[in-house]
Amino acid sequence: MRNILLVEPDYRSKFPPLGLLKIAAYHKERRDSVTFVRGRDEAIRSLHWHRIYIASLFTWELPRTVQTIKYYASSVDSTDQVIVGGVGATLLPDYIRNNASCVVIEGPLDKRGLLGPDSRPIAEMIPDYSILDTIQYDYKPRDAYFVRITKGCIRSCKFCAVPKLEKKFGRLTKVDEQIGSVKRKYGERQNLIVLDNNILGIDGIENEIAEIRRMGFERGAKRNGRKRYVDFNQGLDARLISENPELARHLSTICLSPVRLAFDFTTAKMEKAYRHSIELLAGQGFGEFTNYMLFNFDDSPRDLYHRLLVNTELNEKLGIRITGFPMRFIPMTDVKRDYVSDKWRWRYLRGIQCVLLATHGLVSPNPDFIRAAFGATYEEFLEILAMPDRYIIYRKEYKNNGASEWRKKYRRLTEPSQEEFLELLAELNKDRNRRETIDGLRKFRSLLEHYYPNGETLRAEIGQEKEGNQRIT
Ligand code: B12
Ligand code: SF4
Repeated sequence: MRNILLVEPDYRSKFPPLGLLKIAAYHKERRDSVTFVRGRDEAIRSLHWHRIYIASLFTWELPRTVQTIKYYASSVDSTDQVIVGGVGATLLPDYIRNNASCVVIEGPLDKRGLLGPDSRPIAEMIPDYSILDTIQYDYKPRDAYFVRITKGCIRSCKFCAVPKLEKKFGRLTKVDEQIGSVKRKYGERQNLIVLDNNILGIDGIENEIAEIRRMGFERGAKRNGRKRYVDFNQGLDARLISENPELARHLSTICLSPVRLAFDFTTAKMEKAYRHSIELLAGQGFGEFTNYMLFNFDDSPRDLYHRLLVNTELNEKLGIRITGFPMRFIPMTDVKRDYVSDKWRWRYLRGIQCVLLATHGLVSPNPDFIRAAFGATYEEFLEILAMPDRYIIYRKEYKNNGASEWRKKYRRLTEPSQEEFLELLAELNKDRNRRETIDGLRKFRSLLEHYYPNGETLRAEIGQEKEGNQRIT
């Protein structure tokens, strides 16, 4: 029996680290003793481990992942026994190799022999949910089956990591087998979270939907008096629904909630397919949508504003509720979260974050909210995003107390001066000697006073990082 430690670095993680849960199942099957921990733990580090597995997820959390690897390095006989894998490690393996001593396993654990000479493919194992009960951290949702029915994707969008992570589109273990095994081993769960990248791309999807229905997730399904839901968490491909209207009908036979579509960019073709698929789904009785909207890739602020208006229009026209979920693009090669694309400005990205602060990164489906929060015109939208953080966040409080004075001054700037000013704000944000820099400035001084009163940064304006609306520093 060997002592195995599984570590998830203490980055914010919503769902359980399924890779580690599967590795736990594998080692328990071999009768090893398995311990799971989040982050750095002094008592755990002081023990001796035969092997330590460290997960990775987002590339911008790799610096923290490397710190965690180094932290536990002394708890094994040789750093050959520190095994690192997962999404981040697959996207940027050399970042880890160059900064820490460990073994990096790239890609899915879907072949024999990856964890030892005789190890079986880990990807097909049933996650060991029981290790989650040994820690305090609250993964959400707790009471759900997490499944993947397919891997990869039929498309290869330039902004997406999936084509790099999972090169071939294909099926995994059947959904009823996955649900059945978890049910037998760890008990029944209330809801079903499907993590597939593009589930509708699979041939014969209606059969998969029928299986989901058969497993107790039919439309209106309840368990112990509580409604159940199926969440295709990574979104459904609107283009496929628009091309095959029957899909909307199949989806309406299960307790899908909310419907998540992707509205990642606006070409006339994409917009047409998006509108059409929503009409089809609304026609099948779906009223709640949470739709992903990528921005800061090759779109512009005008493009995002347009998509917000499309949602507003559909909400009003069809009497449905589309909650927008803007997702700021971060390149797959970035270990920081400060990327600003050509068509965006740092201040505008920060402005979006401030607008969404109160709503956990979501855009309310209420048309009046959208117009009030983001502006009734595109010009108003840009002006709101340019405002100092607190004028955006506490709009009412500052309306006649700073914001109107700011607006007057800002509107006096010509367009090129506004550009120059926005550029200056971006530079000041990164400036370690900000106060001195501001002291030395003559231009824009009175406007800057609204952002940095007396040259000071007002802290605690942007509080907790919200899901889907990651902090831009
Ligand atoms: C589920 C998911 C989420 C969940 C949360 C995940 C979590 N655990 O908290 C939610 C919906 C919250 C989410 C949010 C976001 N996500 Co996301 N998400 C995913 C998704 C679909 C699956 C990740 C996962 O949990 N997989 C489960 C495990 C079992 O499968 P796996 O990762 O394939 O693991 C295999 C191997 O990697 C390996 N393995 C896994 N762990 C380990 C550990 C060890 C030690 C070893 C050896 C091997 C190993 O073995 C596994 C079995 O084969 C991926 C896409 C993808 N297909 O991977 C995107 C992905 C990770 N997300 C991404 C992004 C961009 C986001 C958002 C930033 C979107 C946004 N702009 O708002 C937010 C970030 C929120 C935040 N915290 O800041 C990007 C990351 C790109 C990057 N630069 O890192 C990805 C790759 C999607 C994409 N299309 O590009 N996400
Ligand atoms: S359709 Fe979705 S999962 Fe597939 S490549 Fe495009 S963004 Fe990625």
